[in-house]
Amino acid sequence: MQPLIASAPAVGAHALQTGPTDAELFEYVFGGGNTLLALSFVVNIALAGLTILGIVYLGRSLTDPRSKTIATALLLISVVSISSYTGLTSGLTLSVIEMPAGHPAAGATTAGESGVLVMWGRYLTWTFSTPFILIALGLIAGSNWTKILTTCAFTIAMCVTGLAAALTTSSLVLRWWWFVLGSIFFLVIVYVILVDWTAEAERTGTSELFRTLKLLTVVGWFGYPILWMLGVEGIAILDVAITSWGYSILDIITKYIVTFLALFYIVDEPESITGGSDYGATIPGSGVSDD
Ligand code: RET
Repeated sequence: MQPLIASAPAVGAHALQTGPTDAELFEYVFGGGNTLLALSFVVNIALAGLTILGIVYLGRSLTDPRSKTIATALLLISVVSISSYTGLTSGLTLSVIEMPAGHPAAGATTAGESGVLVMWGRYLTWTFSTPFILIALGLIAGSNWTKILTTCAFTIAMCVTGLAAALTTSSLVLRWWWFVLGSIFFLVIVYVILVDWTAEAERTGTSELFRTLKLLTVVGWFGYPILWMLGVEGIAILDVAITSWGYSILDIITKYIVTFLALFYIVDEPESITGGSDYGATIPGSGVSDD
């Protein structure tokens, strides 16, 4: 008789089940031989922490609920970021993954195991950080929640497909197919930013700030798929430490610099940003104070 339950797959059959333990990965990154890689994580923990303190300090005088909403979205970008980099630092969100046949890094070894170091935690945590960037940008442009949440859904889809691309070990073609899917989702976001939100910011009166934020965001965000392609997940012409620094520098531009530019504008609570005491209230007249 056939067994009712199929036998468990062999250890190593799935990307996340292979390779060294978190402790071994931690030792590999922080044990001395990979200082550049280690710094690319630690520097961002420090910057995210400083950004959180900066927002709390500069945002303490905000009174308008709409300004506070934008400041909270900005705060959450760095809250996710500090957690993301802590995950990478601890080895929790790093894995050594074997690339499929035909991949330029197929057959490589890392920390004594066959495979390459994949920082999959980055793709996972972008899923949570990028929506807050888009919420802040969309609100600054004066857009509606339909468009803002549409971009959020597409950025989540983009990051999850990027994660799938990085973790797919069965086929090289499927890795790139995930990447193509993610890129299509990305173009939807770029379209909304460049077309809809640019026009809306013009009407809202925030176009000067929005122009700068848009430039940093669109140019910066294009850097991520380019790094993915050039890095060890793609054609592997950049090593892991350089790729990691690339992402860390892009994060500095697209998160902390964007945050402070937006925050300096918001703290003055100009009319183009404020929403009045009823903004976001579920019962009219109840939103005078939330303290
Ligand atoms: C991936 C691979 C799939 C195709 C595309 C990608 C784009 C990633 C982007 C990431 C932005 C991240 C930010 C993080 C801040 O916390 C997932 C690399 C298009 C645009 C801004």
